[in-house]
Amino acid sequence: MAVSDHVGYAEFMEGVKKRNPGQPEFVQAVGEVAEDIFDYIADKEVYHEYQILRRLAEPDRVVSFRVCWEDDKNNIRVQRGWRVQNNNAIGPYKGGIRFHSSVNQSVLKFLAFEQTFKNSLTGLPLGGAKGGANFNPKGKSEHEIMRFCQSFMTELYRHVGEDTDIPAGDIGVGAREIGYMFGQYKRITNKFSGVLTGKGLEFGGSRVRTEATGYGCVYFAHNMLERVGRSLDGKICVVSGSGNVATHAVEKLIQLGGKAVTLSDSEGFIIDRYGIDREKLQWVKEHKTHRRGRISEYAKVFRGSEFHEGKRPWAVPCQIAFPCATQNELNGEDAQTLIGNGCECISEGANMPTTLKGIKSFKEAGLLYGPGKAANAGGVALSGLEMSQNAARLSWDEEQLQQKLQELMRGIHDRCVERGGIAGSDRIDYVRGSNIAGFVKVADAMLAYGVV
Ligand code: NDP
Ligand code: 2IT
Repeated sequence: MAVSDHVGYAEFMEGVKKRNPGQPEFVQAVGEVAEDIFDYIADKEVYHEYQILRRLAEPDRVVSFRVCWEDDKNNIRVQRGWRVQNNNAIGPYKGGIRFHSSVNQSVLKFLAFEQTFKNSLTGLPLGGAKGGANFNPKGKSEHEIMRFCQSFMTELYRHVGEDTDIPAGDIGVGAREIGYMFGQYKRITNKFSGVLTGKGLEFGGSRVRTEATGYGCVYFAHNMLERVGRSLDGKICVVSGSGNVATHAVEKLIQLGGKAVTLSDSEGFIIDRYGIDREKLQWVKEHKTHRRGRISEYAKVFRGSEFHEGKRPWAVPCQIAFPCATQNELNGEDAQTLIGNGCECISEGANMPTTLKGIKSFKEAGLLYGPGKAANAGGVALSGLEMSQNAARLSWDEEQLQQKLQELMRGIHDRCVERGGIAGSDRIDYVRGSNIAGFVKVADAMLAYGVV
């Protein structure tokens, strides 16, 4: 087939929409990547001939299962669980598990698709997957969470394994949930293996894994700024979310001289004009993680801060923004507001937090824009190092791992630069760079396997 006979971007996306009805997040994620890839492969016949993008946008498999559990009042509850194994061309399936009421097949398919490119971009041998359940952990007792996690793993265990698919945490799944799931896997299989990452340090977890996504996202901003001769020092930073990624982003910002002034959750955001310092951050971590509290309480505890109910923090003037909560939390209008307020850099801790219109605005305005699949890849990269430590049956020290995280983020940044140059300018399109760099490695591995 001649290159000109191949389907174009528009026709390809029509097909994706038709084959995935009612899955807007998945279509959005594929559309964002496909635009850059179509451009890149325009003169590369072999990728067309072997239908590489078409195959990448069709998960290897989607496993859906029932999760039954008993609540504290002895009611039988039924949830739906999934594991989406998108692609294992370059390594075993790898990606987090999300427990949130908004979880559905579209959300997990978009996350597994993104994960495939992200994991490739890390330079480590990791395929892409994602899983989860439409289970809302809010307001559940410790025992209810435990029973749910055990029931979830009782079904999931047959689809995962240290060389097959290695899940980790994501929204609603942290060290506690990973502990319950690991315990159940071990009990069912009678194997102590590295089947999950993000484990406790006592049973095969890695130092720095907890901090890695948030720290890595700030390193990515640092790397983007440094390339153009700027720094984080003294910069006003707006951060969304108040979970694992957001709190560790703030922690690294404090260390590198940035001034974080906001945090948020699903009920609204707080602004602290004095900045969130170490003590305040410690309070947030305990309040959100251990007491499962709401961020609104912050404004009652710390003078000089305010809670804005039902709002997101993007109208707060800042130089750098870190969206670290969830998908599509920053739209075209928010992007225009940030640009208008003089924002110069965005580094995404969350997966796909910016809508397509928002991305377009950032690109047109020439901002330093680090998309999630590059900026938040520190988490999965450290997971890759947890797998290495488990396979070698040893554990590396803190300093070594902190160093490795910085090197990994530097490598991810440089791969984006290598593939994302904008002709006639010294600016970098980090979206294009991450999409192409992520694609090439996976695509070439798929070519090596032939038609499978
Ligand atoms: P957590 O569960 O620790 O925290 C999630 C935070 O986001 C909470 O503050 C939560 O608020 C908020 N949030 C969740 N859903 C919504 C929503 N629909 N609207 C508004 N706020 C919401 O999760 P993480 O910090 O681990 O994950 C945050 C993001 O980072 C996600 O996009 C995740 O996919 C991504 N990510 C995580 C990695 C990791 O290693 N953990 C790695 C790479 C990316 P509330 O308390 O009200 O629910
Ligand atoms: O979105 C992500 O990269 C994660 N939730 C982490 C995945 C992992 O396997 O560590």
